[in-house]
Amino acid sequence: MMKNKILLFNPRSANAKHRIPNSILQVGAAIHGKFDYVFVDGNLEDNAWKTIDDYFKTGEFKYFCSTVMPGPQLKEAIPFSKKIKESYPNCITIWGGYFAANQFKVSINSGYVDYIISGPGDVAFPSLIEALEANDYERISKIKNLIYKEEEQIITTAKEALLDQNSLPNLPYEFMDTFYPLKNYLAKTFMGNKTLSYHSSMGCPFTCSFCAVVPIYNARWKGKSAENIYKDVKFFKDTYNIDAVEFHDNNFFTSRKRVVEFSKLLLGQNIQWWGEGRIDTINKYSDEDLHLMREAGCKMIFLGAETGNDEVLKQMNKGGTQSGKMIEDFVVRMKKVDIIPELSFVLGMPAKTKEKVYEQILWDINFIKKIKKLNPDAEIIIYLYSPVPTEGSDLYQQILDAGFSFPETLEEWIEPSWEKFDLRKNPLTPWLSPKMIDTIRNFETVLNGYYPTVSDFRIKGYKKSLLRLVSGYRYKYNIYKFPYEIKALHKIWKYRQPEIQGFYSE
Ligand code: B12
Ligand code: SF4
Repeated sequence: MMKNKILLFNPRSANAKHRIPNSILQVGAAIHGKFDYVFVDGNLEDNAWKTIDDYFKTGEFKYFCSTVMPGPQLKEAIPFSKKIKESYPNCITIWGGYFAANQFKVSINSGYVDYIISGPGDVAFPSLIEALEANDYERISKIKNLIYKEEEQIITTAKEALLDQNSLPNLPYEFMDTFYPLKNYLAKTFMGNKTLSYHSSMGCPFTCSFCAVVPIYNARWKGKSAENIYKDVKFFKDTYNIDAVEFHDNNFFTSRKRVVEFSKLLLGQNIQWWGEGRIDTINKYSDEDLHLMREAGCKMIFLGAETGNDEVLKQMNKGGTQSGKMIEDFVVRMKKVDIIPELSFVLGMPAKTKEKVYEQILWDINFIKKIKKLNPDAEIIIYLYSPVPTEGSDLYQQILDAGFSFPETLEEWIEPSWEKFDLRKNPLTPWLSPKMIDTIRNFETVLNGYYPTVSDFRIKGYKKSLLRLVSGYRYKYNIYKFPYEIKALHKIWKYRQPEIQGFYSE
């Protein structure tokens, strides 16, 4: 039995029914059988700090390792990492995940995060633990995907080539089940009674300048084979009787061949599924492919539409061939094959003048209405542009020139103003005025009133009719100001927009 045990922590990310914490599960797979470790899922703990502290009180634990994505997870990751260092000064803290990798300077300068795994941890994490256990500090500088501090200098080691995803060890589902019964993670969603969350690929082949995936993966992508995905899905079907899957990949549809093969394997299994993709990638699929996907259960696809304006698409470095016209044609195509396009728009991009910023917001609102006319089933997600540190890109330079800067301490990240930043609902970007944010938020409320998301499956029948009735005249006549009556109904029925805590589930 190893003395220096490892604690893998998933900070709380949502209040309602929770997803399988794939990040720590995959990190667990990398050390399974090599080191002793435990999982703590903040989502399922009433008092996660007590659970962590109880483990450390045994004197058997040395490594506190947390996955950290921006937003609510910071509220546990930051204070717990600080507290663990204060209470157990000999412990070593290791962070991974998107926040840690993108905001590595502020994280490592905090003094209570010792190491950051930037990007995949499948090799980096076990290598780091091995080196630390052997007190071999020389070896640490040779481990790829690592960030740490040495003599006041931040060391960023080389990036590792993406691994063959089929050669990775199986996820330790059964071990996780001994901490938190897996069945509790299989939620009822609009797709089915038991929904599995699955991640089948790393990275993305594109370099959109607003996207947090880019600084980490830099246009690289690798996925598991269709057979291997199917094997895992089938395991859950046979063991837990799942009937739906949410694919959490950044870009599930990158390889048409993989999607087609997977769809063929899934035919007749009665499983509905959802994934994220690009319009211009999927638009290259044939009608036959799309029909096959639908028949194999593909119910909805999340797509980064971003904007209908070709100039702004260029500013976003969207790459590929996407255009406003393509978005219009695509939603019509999706209607014919009966797959719901879930389009995300990014409003509030910087422009030369404030007037231009506002003009573009109004333009996009009209574009969204046009899309809804072409395909009323299209779901619309509205984000406000929240900068990510894509150093070296024109867009990042533009936002720095406009006076934007990130917090300089980790504690600032959990102040109420910054906490909401990456939720992309109210970023602190200097070119957006409160009036512009109100316009967007009010339009969003009216839109969600007139077209409530299908993913909140409780909003149906009279609830849906009443919502549509009270928002109809506003939607038709562009009267968005003070939509209190719609907000009140949303509040009473606890309407859940999918973009903050995922699809409504129970
Ligand atoms: C599932 C998910 C969620 C779930 C929560 C999951 C949970 N952990 O409980 C929900 C739906 C709640 C959610 C919400 C949000 N999310 Co989220 N989420 C994801 C998603 C789709 C999958 C994460 C995942 O499981 N990946 C699978 C694992 C295997 O990959 P991984 O995390 O990269 O892990 C590897 C490495 O990073 C590293 N690693 C990761 N953690 C650790 C920890 C240690 C100790 C070590 C050693 C290594 C390590 O090793 C792993 C194996 O190689 C990602 C996108 C993605 N494809 O990753 C977005 C993503 C992380 N989310 C994102 C965001 C912004 C959010 C939100 C803040 C905002 C929003 N509107 O979406 C909200 C709010 C957060 C909240 N409520 O806390 C962004 C982050 C962007 C950024 N600026 O950094 C991402 C990248 C999506 C995107 N492309 O924009 N999210
Ligand atoms: S296609 Fe999507 S995941 Fe890929 S870089 Fe662009 S926004 Fe990010």
